[in-house]
Amino acid sequence: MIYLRSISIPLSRYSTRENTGSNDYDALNLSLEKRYANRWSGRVSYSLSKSRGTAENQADKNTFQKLTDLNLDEFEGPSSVDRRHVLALNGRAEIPKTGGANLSATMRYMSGAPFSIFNSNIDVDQNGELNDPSPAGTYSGTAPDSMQGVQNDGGRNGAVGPDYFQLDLRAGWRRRIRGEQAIELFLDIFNVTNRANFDNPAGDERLPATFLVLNSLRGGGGFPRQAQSRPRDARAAPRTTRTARGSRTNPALGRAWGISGTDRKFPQPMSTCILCS
Ligand SMILES: [Ca+2]
Repeated sequence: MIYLRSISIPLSRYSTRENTGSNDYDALNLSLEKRYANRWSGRVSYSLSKSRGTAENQADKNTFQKLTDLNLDEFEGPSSVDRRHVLALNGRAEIPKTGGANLSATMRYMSGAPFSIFNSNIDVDQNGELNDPSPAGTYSGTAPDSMQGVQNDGGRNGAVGPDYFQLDLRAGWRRRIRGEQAIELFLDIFNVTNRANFDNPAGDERLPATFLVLNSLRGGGGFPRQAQSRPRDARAAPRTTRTARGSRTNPALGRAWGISGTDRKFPQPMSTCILCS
């Protein structure tokens, strides 16, 4: 990892690069998948991880350096991308006796990411950098919409910001109309719970108007609950596919897809169709 070391000379200062930073990432990743069969499929993924070190980006500037001492021990802390828990669920099911109606859902959850609490009024180490971490403790903002009771462990990235949750649903219906052509009608609902997912707040105690205020939605503008619905043409799936049990006939599903005679075999899951528009 490359670091920028600042060097001061009379009336000026400049930086040189050093390969002195490091970062460790440890994780346990688990997933359980139910392949598409008996009209439904699903997947659960979970990650328990920890990321910690003295550097994150190739151009990190060490703001804890004092004179020629990098003070990397003080820079040691959680990475900004250190989200301890990440959980994702998704599933899809076909509704029997509806001629191709299906429901699917996706849920994502992430625990909060770290950020630093500091006071730019105070330069504790007198190195000219105004981001010396505030002491460990519990902090609350005073402005409207600010976080309350934030536990700060002290040091770089000692606090944890808001977590993230989003649930999306889709209800659809599709049917083969001619040859390889199929039509699909669907209704998507994004952010079903209308959850406001925020980026980390500012951590500068000197600025009470913004300190711990949640005012930036994740992903830029973020978005509230919204829905879209429209028909579209879709290229139909091949008439045969091989499942875990091999290629089998299914007259009921074949009729739903407009497949006749001996070609009544499991079509591929609809999510694999290639859209024409
Ligand atoms: Ca300082």
